[in-house]
Amino acid sequence: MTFTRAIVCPPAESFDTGITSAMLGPPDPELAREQHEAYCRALEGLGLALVRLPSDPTYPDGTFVEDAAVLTSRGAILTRPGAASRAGEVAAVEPTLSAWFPELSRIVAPGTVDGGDVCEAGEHFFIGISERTNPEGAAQLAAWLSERGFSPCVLDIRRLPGLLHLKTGLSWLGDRRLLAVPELVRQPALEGWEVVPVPAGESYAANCVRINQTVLIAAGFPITRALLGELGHTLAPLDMSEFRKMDGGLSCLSLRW
Ligand code: CIR
Repeated sequence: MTFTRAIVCPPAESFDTGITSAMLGPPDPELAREQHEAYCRALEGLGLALVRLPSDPTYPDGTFVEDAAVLTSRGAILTRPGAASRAGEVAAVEPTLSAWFPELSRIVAPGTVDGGDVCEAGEHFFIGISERTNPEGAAQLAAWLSERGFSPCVLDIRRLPGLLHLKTGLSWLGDRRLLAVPELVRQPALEGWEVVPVPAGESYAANCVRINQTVLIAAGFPITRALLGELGHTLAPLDMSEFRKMDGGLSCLSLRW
């Protein structure tokens, strides 16, 4: 699928009060805004027209827009984020999405889904059950995807250390190729896929995002970068240090369609 648009939302003044387990210290708000701006420029450079939502200090994690919806070539569904402090973020993306996806569906209680737990791989979708996405939410999303002709597959990542979301440790690189942290490599759900393991010590680089033949990758992970380069991928490294401090990665900063 060729992407032409994306929703983004710059980090709010309250960004440093968001949820985090990273223990990397507080983010520098100015640097976070600069890194976000560089991310936006990279998306525009790849041909995407951006809808920039205003940041709202009520939602310090609101810059991680990916968690509020799942977009596909056959429709979109609003999620129901698993963290109580993030529930209201869905309302911020809804008006824009309903203009582009007139039949907007939604995950309903007691289901919860964070978009970060949903890894699209062409016709296939991996859905992670995590601390944020519960089995009920994963089942609702799987049924919704199946109705639209996609093949969903649910995997439980709750016992795997260090994974906030499935996409914290898994990215689709196109065709049958995935990039995955060692903890995920042997998951039965990944059988039959060409799984590129993220080199030791570079787990954060597992969250990359392929947009129109280019793979955005976090800067500072030279072994992963070299590995993906050798495999023939065109790479665009972006500095993500301030978002990493808040457990965020490249995919979570935009909703793409
Ligand atoms: C959170 O804990 O919800 C945010 N601080 C980070 C969300 C990152 N989102 C993502 O990986 N999709």
